[in-house]
Amino acid sequence: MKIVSFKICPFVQRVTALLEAKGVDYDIEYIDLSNKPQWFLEISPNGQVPILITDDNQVLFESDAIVEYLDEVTGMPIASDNPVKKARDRAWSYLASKHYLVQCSAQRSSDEPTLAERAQKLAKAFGKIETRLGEGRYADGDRLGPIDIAWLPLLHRAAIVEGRSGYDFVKEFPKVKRWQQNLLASGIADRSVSEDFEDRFSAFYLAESTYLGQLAREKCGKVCNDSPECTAEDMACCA
Ligand SMILES: N[C@@H](CCC(=O)N[C@@H](CS)C(=O)NCC(=O)O)C(=O)O
Repeated sequence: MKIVSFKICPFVQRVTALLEAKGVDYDIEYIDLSNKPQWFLEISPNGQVPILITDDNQVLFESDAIVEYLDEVTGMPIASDNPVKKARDRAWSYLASKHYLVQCSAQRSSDEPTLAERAQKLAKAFGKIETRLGEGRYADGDRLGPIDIAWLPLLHRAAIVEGRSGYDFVKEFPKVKRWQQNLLASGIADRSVSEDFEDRFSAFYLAESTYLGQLAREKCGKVCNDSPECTAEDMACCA
């Protein structure tokens, strides 16, 4: 099977995270969304990634539909076979995917008040899932499930932002914070993105034009002050 992808797309990461968690092989083809190839436009009804092309050339679109399909057809499903639990888990998963673009726009905020306003919308979602989490490693005890996969892109990105800029989207939510650490420790987040993901993500969301980028440069300046070849403008020294 093949996933058509854009390197920093959270909707794609949700799909690749599921495949990585289940140990399923797949091919991936990256496209340039600012210059979409004709073959892609012909098969993608909304002109969006992810697209899944199955081994017998069926084309699926929309990440919600793709993850549910993939979970059914690859190995032991991670979704519950209890219809009520399955529906509830879907609802908690949709809460995450509905906030991917909220996080993207928060990360692109050009000043502090804009970031605060957008981060507040994201915090509402983190506040809700905080009430759903228990004491286990993942959303449902120690077994990885669909809710973990859906929230992973949000939590992975929040961790990169925190590491580079010091700004923490989940600082008010202790259970979410612990969950974030456990998910990252599983290695699935790293395996579900390309090798250059963090650099590409940072180049876009922590660019000088963003408020988070300015925080990252200040943090970098502090870290690198002792080294003559590093300046606050030189992000590479902190890579
Ligand atoms: N609802 C879609 C959203 C996918 C989406 O927004 N993908 C973005 C990249 S992260 C995209 O392809 N944007 C290109 C466009 O909308 O023209 C899904 O869940 O798959």
